[in-house]
Amino acid sequence: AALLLTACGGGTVGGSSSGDSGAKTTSKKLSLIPGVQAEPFYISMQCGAEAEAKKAGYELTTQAPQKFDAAMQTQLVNALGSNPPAALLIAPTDAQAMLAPIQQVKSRGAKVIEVDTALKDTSVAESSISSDNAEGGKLAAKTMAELAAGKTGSVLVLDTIAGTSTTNTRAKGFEDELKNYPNLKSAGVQFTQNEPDQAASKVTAALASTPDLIGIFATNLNTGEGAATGLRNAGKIGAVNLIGFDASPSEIEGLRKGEYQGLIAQDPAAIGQQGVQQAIAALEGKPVTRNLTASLHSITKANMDANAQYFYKQ
Ligand code: T6T
Repeated sequence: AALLLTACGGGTVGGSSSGDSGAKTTSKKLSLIPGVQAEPFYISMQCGAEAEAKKAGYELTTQAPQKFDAAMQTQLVNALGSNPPAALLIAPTDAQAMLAPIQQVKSRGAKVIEVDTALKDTSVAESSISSDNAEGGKLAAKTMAELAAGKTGSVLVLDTIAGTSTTNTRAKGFEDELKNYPNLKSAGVQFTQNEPDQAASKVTAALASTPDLIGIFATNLNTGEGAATGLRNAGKIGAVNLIGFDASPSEIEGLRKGEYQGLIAQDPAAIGQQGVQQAIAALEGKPVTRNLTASLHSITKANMDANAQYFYKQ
């Protein structure tokens, strides 16, 4: 994987692409492996993690897979080699497929901290830091119901990939909450493989098959961006309410333009910062918190200027 340029500290962050941590002592070395490269949520997380590592005198190296893909991410985990960093901060791209590679790094002595997504097996990580994703889905459904204002219609959920702990939980939280609004009927959950093109074509198909479609919940950044494209192509912007997750520059621009009616923003910088804090606590024998929850923020066009601190970096 290429070295990553970040928008936060300036300069190049990264290490040897072979992943071997060399002859130097590994005790102050942390490795961050996000879900995917060049993506505002994980860039913001990396910025938070880097700032915290620097403050504490630790060295953080980030390498991210080209796609949100377990096989690609496994290669990066395996490349940490037989002498891994003191701690691995990772957003597992698959709750089960990433278990074996992560367990191997742990068996070679690294402390494991989950940031954002998590493994199904809760015995591996020392600490997991994420948003309350069920609550995020619920919040999105409440916003959807407010927007519908009693109007009857169908609502589609766009999830990413089966096995992504975060977005799968958001979809379920949304569907559960939707049951409280008899005027809103579920049009089901569709998977987009985290590809904007697939999200756009699912929207095109849903508009054709579900004439009473009045809302779409897109469970993350890429699905939201693709859903907006699908609505734009069909001339349905504003006619179908779109609630997205995350707050990338393009989503924020879309909210301003009226393509989205709401966004649920996470605080990825805080997830990165707390991930580093927990890693260091584990390494220094201080108390570690097993589960930490980062905040969520419901952003609309009306309140967006007051919430600018939650917009992601790119
Ligand atoms: O929504 C975030 C993250 O929380 C999720 O696990 C994967 O997708 C994002 O990175 C947004 O692209």
